[in-house]
Parts: sequence; structure tokens; C-alpha cells
Amino acid sequence: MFNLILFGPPGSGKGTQSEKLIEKYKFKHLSTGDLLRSEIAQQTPLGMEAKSLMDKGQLVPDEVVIGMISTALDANKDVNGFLFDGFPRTTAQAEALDKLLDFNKTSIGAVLFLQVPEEELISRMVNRAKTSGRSDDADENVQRKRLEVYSRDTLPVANHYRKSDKVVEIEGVGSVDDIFTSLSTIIDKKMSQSV
Ligand code: B4P
Repeated sequence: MFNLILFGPPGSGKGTQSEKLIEKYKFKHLSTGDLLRSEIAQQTPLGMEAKSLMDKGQLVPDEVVIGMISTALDANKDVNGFLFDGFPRTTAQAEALDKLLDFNKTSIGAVLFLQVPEEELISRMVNRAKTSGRSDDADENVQRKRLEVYSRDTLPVANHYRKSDKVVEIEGVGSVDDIFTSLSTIIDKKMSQSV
């Protein structure tokens, strides 16, 4: 089993690249953003609580997302590997994921970190707002808040995985296909080293 984390700031293209990666490598895709938006669409109590936080650019509590991931891992025992997209977003989430994977006798094979400058991120979120219908994309103050939360709470997650030499930085500006080629090259290399 080969497990991958696609890491990067909001709007760096994690969701965009995940779609292509799951098609090529048949990973089980676990996007906490998608899982939360599905709860919102179903108007569950969890979804309603998450929406109020997401609309302000804040993170949903660790125990909520860790619980969602734990359930998803249990429900997918026979997959080739997981692609974690938008998770972990805090060091506490990363530590919880390490324990869950360890319990299942597996681990993270690589953390691919998409590098995109802040102004480009804002411009992508502004563009995405025109079509996504996502209320957290529509307001520039919320976008700035998401980037602030990212720098404070999520960036330290990269250091957590640097300790075990798992992080590979990838240029996240350029065509979607060129970025996908860069990601695939690293994944092929890491997969061949893991067998
Ligand atoms: P997410 O759903 O994870 O969304 P994201 O980080 O905003 O976007 P992503 O990086 O996937 O960007 P995309 O491909 O769409 O999170 C949403 C919210 O959910 C969070 O703010 C938080 O509140 C909550 N949440 C989620 N996970 C959580 C967790 N673990 N803990 C706590 N809270 C959590 O790309 C963006 C745009 O750029 C798109 O329009 C795309 O078309 C465009 N684009 C992509 N690649 C491009 C390229 N190469 N060039 C130009 N444009 C490009």
C-alpha cells in the first residue's frame, strides 16, 4: 500500500491534481473539504457546524475531521493506497493520522507540497468563486483569513513530515498538465523505492 499526502495552501490545486492522480494511480481519494461539503449539502448537524466555520475561513475542529478520516480508513481496507487531500491541516491531525496508519500497519510514502505564491492563490480563489458556488471563496477577507490560518496552523505540518524526510516541494505554478507530470514523476520514484 502506498499512501500520499497532497499538501499546499488553499487554492494551490490540491483538488485539481487529486482528480488526475486518482484516475492514474487508482488511489482512494480522501478530501476532508469534499467530505465536509457533502455533510453541508445533506444539512447534517456536523455540516451546519462546519459551514459556519468554513464561511469564516477557519478550520473545522480536529476531532471532527480525524473522526471522518478514521471512519473512511475503516471502510476502505482493501485499497491500493490513500491520497489525502487537504488533510492533515494541523500537527494534531498529522499525529492522529500517523497513529491510525500505524494501527493499520501502513504509513505515509510521500508528502507532495505544491508551492504557489500568495497573490496567485487569491486570484485563483476569486476565479473559482465565479463557478464553484463556494461561499468561502466569495469574499477576499475570508480568503486572506484562510491564508493566515494556513500559515499559522497548517504550514507546521510540513515540518512534522520533514523529520522523516518525506516532503518533496513541487512548483505549483504552470499548466495543470505540467504540474501533474512533475507529481507523477516523484510518485513513480517514491513507489519504486517503497517495494
Ligand atoms: P479544501 O476543500 O481543502 O479547499 P482548498 O484548500 O481551498 O483548495 P485546493 O487546494 O483543493 O484548490 P483547487 O484545486 O480547488 O478546504 C476548504 C475548507 O474546508 C477549509 O478552508 C476548511 O475550513 C475546511 N477543511 C478542509 N479540510 C480540513 C481539515 N483537515 N481540518 C480542518 N478544516 C478543514 O484549486 C483552486 C483553483 O485554482 C481552482 O479554481 C482551479 O481551477 C485553479 N487551478 C488549479 N490549478 C491551477 C493551475 N495550475 N493554474 C491556474 N489555476 C489553477
